[in-house]
Parts: sequence; C-alpha cells; structure tokens
Amino acid sequence: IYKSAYPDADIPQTSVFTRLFASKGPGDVGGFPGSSSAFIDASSGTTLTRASLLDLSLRFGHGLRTHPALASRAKRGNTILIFSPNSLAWPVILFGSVAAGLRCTLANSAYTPAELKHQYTDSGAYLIITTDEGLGVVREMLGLLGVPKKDADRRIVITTQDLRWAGGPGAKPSVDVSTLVSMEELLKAGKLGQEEKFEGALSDETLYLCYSSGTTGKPKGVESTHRNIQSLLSIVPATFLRNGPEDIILSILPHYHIYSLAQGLHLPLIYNLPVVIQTRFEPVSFCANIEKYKITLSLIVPPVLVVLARHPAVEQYDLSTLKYLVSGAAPLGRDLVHQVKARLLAKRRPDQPLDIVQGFGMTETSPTTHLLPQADSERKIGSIGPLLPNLEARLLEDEDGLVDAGEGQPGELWLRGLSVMKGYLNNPTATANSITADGWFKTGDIAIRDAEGFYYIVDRRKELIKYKGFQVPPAELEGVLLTHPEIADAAVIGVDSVEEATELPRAYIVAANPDKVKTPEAKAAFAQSVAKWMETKVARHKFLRGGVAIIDIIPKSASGKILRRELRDSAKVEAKR
Ligand code: 4UU
Repeated sequence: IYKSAYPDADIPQTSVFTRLFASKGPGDVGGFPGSSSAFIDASSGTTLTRASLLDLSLRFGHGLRTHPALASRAKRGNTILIFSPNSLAWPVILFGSVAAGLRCTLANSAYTPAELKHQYTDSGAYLIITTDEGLGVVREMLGLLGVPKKDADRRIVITTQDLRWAGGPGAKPSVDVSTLVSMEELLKAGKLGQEEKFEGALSDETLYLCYSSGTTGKPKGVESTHRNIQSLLSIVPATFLRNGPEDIILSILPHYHIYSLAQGLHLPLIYNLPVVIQTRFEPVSFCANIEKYKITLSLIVPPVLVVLARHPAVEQYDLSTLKYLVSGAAPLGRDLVHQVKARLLAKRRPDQPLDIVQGFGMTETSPTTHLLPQADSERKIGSIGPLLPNLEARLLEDEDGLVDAGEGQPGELWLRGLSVMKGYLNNPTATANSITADGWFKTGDIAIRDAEGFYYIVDRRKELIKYKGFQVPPAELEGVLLTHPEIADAAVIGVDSVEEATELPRAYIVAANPDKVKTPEAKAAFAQSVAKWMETKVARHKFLRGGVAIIDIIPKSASGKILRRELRDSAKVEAKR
C-alpha cells in the first residue's frame, strides 16, 4: 500500500455551501472581500462578484423552495437536473440548489432526447433547469416519456443563456416560454434565511450526481457527498494554485463534467480567483479571451494543446500572460507539451515562464487524485504526479486484485480515501464491483509508480473510450447500433489519433443481411450510412469518427464478452498499414 507523501488534510464537516460562502467578517464572502470578482461572462464581460453570487444563490434557493409551482417538490435531498451549456447562470443555479438542500445532477448539454432521458429517469430528478436552447430537447425527452405538455411544463425552469440580469435587463428568450417558470421569477421573491439553508451535520449526504460509465456498461449516477467534494477542496491546496491573487482562470471545459465542476467552479472560490466563463471551446475565441482578460491559467484537455501547438490564431493574439496549464481527463504526450512550450516561449521574455502539468482525476474520486507539481513539470514530464493527501494507492497485476505489481511495474490503480464516491446511485451491483469491501476503488487504469512516487498512466483496462476528455461508453453505442435494422451485432472501441491527441470511437458491425454488403463498394456505402445514422442518435462527442468496419463476426469470449483487446490490436495493425 502506497500512502500519500503529503500530510493528511483536515476535511471540515460543514456543507459545501458553508465552506464556499461563510463570512468571516463584515462584507466578506468565504473569507474574501465580497466585492472581488467571482465569475465573468467571456462574451459580455458581465461580472458576478462574490457578494452578488451569494445573493443570487440564496435568492435562487429561496425561489426553488417557495415558488407556488415548485415548493411542494423542493424537499431536502430531491434532485434537480441542470441541462445547460456553460454560462454565468451555472454557479447561481448550482450553489442556489446546494443552499436549498437539493441534489444536482448535471447533464451534457449536447445530449439528444434519448440520452437525456436515461439520466433524467435514472436520477429521479423532479425539475430540469435549462435554457431556451435546451428547451426543445427537454420537451422532446418528456414527450418520449409520455408526459402531457401541461405536466411537462411543471418540470422545467427556464433561464437565459448568459444571465444578463446579473448586470442589467434579461435577454429575451428566442422561444415562447410564457408557460414555464423563469429564473427571473425565482430570483424575485426573497432570500433563503440562515435557518432554511442546508447545514452539513450530515456531510455524507449526496450532493452531486455526475454520470460516468465506470469500468463497464452505461452511464451511472456517481454519488458525490459534501464530504467528497470537501476533500477535493482540502487536498488540492497541497500542490495547486500557489500563484497568488493576480491570477485569473479561463474556464472552457463543460461544467457538467466533474473536472470543470470541481476545478472551474469550486476551487477558484476557495482561492478567490476570478473565473472567465467561455460557453464552449473554440480556438479563436479561446486565444482572444486569453489576451482580453490577461488569463494566467486554464484547465484543459490534451486536444487544446494541439490548438496551441498548431492553430494560426496563436500568432494573432498575445498569450504571454498564460503561465500555468493543467491538462487532464485523457493521456497527454510529451512531444505535444514540448511543441506548445517551444511555440509559446519563443515569443516571450525569459521571465515569462509557462508550466504545463498533468492532473489525474475521475468522476468517482471527486475528482483529482494526482497532480504534477509545477516544480517537477519538466523533470517528470509525462507523469500525473504523486498521490494527493488523504489517499492511498495500490497497483494490482491481475484483475482479481490478488497480486501486487512489482516496484516500477505496471498494475491496475486502486485508490482509497475520503474522496472516493459513496457509490453508484441505486446500483449496488455496480458499486460492489467497483469498490471492495475494505474500501478500495478500482480505477480500471493501468499505472506505473517510479521510485520517487510519481505515477504514470500507461494503459486502460476498462472499456471506456475518451473523446477529447469526454466519456464515450462503448456499451451505450453498441446498444444504439443494435437498434439499427440492418445490424446483427456490434462492438465499439477507441482508436488513437495522434494528430488530434485523442481517441476516436470506432464501430465494428456485422451486417444483418451479409449478402447485401459483399462488394467493397457496398461495404463502404453501408459503413458510411451507419456513421451518418449514428449522428442522428447521439451527442457530437460520440460520433463514429474512428470509422465503421464491417466484419463477419465480433470476437467474443466463451462467456459472451466482447474481446476488445483483439479488435484494438487489429485496429493498430490496420493503422500501421
Ligand atoms: C490519462 O476525466 C475525468 C476527470 C479528469 C480530471 C479531473 C480533475 C483531471 C484532472 C483533474 O484535476 O473523469 P472521468 O470520470 O470522465 O474519466 C476518468 C478517466 C480515468 O479513469 C482515466 O481513464 O479518464 C482518464 N484520465 C486520464 N488518463 C483522466 N485523467 C487522465 C490523465 N491521463 N491525466
């Protein structure tokens, strides 16, 4: 058993809301001046100060608890689903719901109605908060469930995209929302009083339900408790964000994902660092926002480094304020780091350094468990860093966890500590399969630990595919493919794209009528039609960008499990040709 070399950190027994916002003196919010900027909308420049964020959150929470159409369902521990791209409204909705004692489940804003339906029903959410942009999908989803329109409208709160009301009049929604409760309405009535706020006597209460497929199967609700989230807040100071008050963060990763949820919305509040929120990643606006807001740090995924290494916009903007990039959610190659550093540092003075480090995290571990210290960014390039405080690790050679890997040898990473989730929602079987009786969480990732205690992720044992850091559960895509009338069997794997620094989902399918797809032309046409058809069924990040191959039979074990390793090996051979 490897213990973290950092001293254990104290985890406060308060609610997350109290931890973030409790005042230590007059005019302060969470120990810092209420007038400091907390979140800034990148496109409009609208700013929420700490004090206005607190005020709006308490108003939103109060609205949820007292609005005549919602009050009866706003019971402590009930669940709200947030379905929205990044916006200034996000932290208000999130922290307002937390203050009101509700749970939040956070959905990918690119989801199709069918994908959203799974999370909505599985989480048991009673209310959906969405934007005019997401409304169509939400209504269609409720239609799929057979909910009559009048009832459907009682399950939706609508917000405008950028919360312009924070600084002025609200933007007009582009669709008729007169039958829905609006966010403006919820903010009007008053504020949650001290006595109504959730307090964390029971910090083992579930707070967030992000969805993750874990090592196998479909997305499952990950129960993150107040204590889990607090453990993130306490462990990360050991290594992270020592840059001081002049720092400013650019947030481009989607807030529904645990990485951005934790590091883009919670952590900066603890450090009093303003966060510029960009709705979606796009190369030119990313560079333009770094220049405009003099961004010093950003949380990214490897494909963003491809942009920094190659995109022409990098030459058009001044990126010299950027001094710290944390990459996570997928493996990062050393070459790419070197290319980015060479390109950006060529335009800088020697006193304008740039550190690029990797972090490792998972939805199930709230999330960060490893982070490479800035001081080691060159010396240990390629490493995810040492184990963070309050954590223990093991590396297991075999799938049953009986044999520990030898020193310096690869093994499956198991983790134990306060940040490990409570379990998968309403899924004791999946929970028992992923957390052992003595508390070890099996990551499904293969890692090596060097003699100095730095970890390297070298492979993945689980089925999960990562497209640009987004989860693509193969089992889910296989399920969709099997609903296609012309497909008899299907398997999905990830293939590596070095150019894009990501995996790409690739499908292997068996035709239901093999006689129809005998010639290479017929095969190609069928493959293309299946790829196109998928684009009508799933969110963008799950498109079959790695291609569709038609084969005679899907390789399976005696027990019927798809032998993904065989498919991956043959894809590698093909790629070499
Ligand atoms: C190789 O991706 C995440 C969380 C990422 C994160 C969070 C906080 C990174 C840094 C940080 O500080 O969560 P999930 O649940 O979507 O996916 C988890 C999986 C891991 O099991 C692993 O397979 O994503 C992969 N992964 C990585 N792989 C995550 N980080 C890395 C990494 N290198 N650095």
